[in-house]
Amino acid sequence: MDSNRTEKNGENCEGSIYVNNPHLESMKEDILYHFNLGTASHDLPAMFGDVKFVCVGGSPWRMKSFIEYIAGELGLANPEAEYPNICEGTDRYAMYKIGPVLSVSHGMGIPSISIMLHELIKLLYHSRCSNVTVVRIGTSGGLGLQPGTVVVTKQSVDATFLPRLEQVVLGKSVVRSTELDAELAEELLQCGKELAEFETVIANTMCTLDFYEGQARLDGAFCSYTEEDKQKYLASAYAAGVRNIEMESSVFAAMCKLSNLRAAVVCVTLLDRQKGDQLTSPHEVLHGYQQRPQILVGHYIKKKLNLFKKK
Ligand code: R2B
Ligand code: URA
Repeated sequence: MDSNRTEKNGENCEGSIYVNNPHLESMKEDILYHFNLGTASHDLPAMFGDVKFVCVGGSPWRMKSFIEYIAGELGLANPEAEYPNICEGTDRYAMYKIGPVLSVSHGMGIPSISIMLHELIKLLYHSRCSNVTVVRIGTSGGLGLQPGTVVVTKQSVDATFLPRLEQVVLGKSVVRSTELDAELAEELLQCGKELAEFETVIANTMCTLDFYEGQARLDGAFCSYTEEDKQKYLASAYAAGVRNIEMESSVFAAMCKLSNLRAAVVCVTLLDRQKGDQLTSPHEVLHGYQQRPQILVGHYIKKKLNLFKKK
């Protein structure tokens, strides 16, 4: 395998994707097991070399619907054509591509998105991609926001409101920064303003390890705290600038930063967590909310590809 492009800590090669793993150099081939792809079995540069935008989101169904939507927006839709799942043969993740846009599902939670990102980063690296922007589009619980509000993440913070991700590697704690691209976040916020179809804000996002106790819910199978404790905790999150809560942004931010990917997180709020825990809105309402991040990111991609007619 080509070892010359493996980036070492601190070296900056503008626009290229970093991997920082000397062991990759001695591998004859790299099997991206959870994608059912590999460097020996697939011509990755031919398949993915033109990718400039990657959108990731939890559900395979939503990521297929995103590729159909973006194909229409970019004028690349073919009503006759199906969009094949590139990861056919595995049901771990689903992947779709149209032109320079790749859409990949990541499942729920840090472990699931982390596995996907290791393989995605290597896929982009092996494909010799450069200047790639990655956006996580997803759902979240809101704090003090009207349900349906889209939050562009300023900082992804942990459950103690710190902008960091703590991982245990070889039994030792490793703390990584969860800094995201501030300029990209502002550009996405601007897209929300231009669309003016729904409220878009920029704020901190809390990333938790769990949907129930980890997010101070009262409706899990177990709960050892009171409603008052819950409200106190959510109020302290609000005071720390948190306006939404989800489960993947921290590792997403950390891994994209390590690999020199411009990254952003755009999540819609499905409910106001200060008012309740259960998702009681009708299915069609929630479905409509879930389309908002994709509409916003679609607008951004069109803008970047200069697809708006100049007046
Ligand atoms: C948002 O929604 C999912 C939980 O319902 C989780 O993946 C997340 O981050
Ligand atoms: N996703 C979450 O992680 N939390 C919510 O409250 C809603 C969606």
